[in-house]
Amino acid sequence: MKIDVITIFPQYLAPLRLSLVGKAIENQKLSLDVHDLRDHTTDLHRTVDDTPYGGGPGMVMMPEPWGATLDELLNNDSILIIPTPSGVKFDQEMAEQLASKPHLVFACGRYEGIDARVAQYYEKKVTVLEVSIGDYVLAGGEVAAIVMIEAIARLIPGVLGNWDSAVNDSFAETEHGRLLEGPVYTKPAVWRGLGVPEVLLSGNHAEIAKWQIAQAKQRTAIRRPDLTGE
Ligand code: JCH
Repeated sequence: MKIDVITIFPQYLAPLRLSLVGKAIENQKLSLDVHDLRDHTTDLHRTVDDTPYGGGPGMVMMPEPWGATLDELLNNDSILIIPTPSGVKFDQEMAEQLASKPHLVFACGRYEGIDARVAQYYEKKVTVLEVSIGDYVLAGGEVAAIVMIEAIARLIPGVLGNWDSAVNDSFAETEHGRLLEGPVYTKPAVWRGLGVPEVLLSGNHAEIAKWQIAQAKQRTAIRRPDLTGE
């Protein structure tokens, strides 16, 4: 998979070179290129924003630098992803669908967002997804792009060492429905007076599986009743 990110803060994406996603890049499972939107400005001050039509607070990102950058990056196989608080919600299912695509381009806005004609224009050329990562307002699209790229990259075949940990996760679809993962434990068997649940030390794999499913159901009911169908 190839991922391009467009931003006025290229260094904001630097953490993606670390850890799991960084390894995926090293191992050529993923190629990541970050582009500075200001490289496609034409004025002395490298301006990317202007006042909003209709008035109101803040500034809006001008369409021209976006058009110049996106014209160079997009092809017929590209999916354009625009992080925005007013987008459709990103979830594990969307991550799974995007993980099999050849080319993703993330357009990270700042200020009050990007002139709406950018999405409108590129909808005629490629699939455009305006996506929110959750119901809170960030200062720009970069952190949302990092979140989505990490969620997508770990689903690319060969990126996770242990494929099981991708299918066993919280939010993965199970035969018992969508459940949060239950609690996990490692050594020592007693830590600061706290033991590990007996059943996990029993070696009885059928009992362990039953207990883990019961824990997952209980946790889901308490923390995420929306996942149970309210
Ligand atoms: C973004 C902003 C609109 C502030 C600018 C670009 C995504 N889930 C999620 N939360 N926040 C974002 C996000 C993504 C891109 C941008 N901002 C700041 C945008 C606002 O209201 C009109 C306010 C926020």
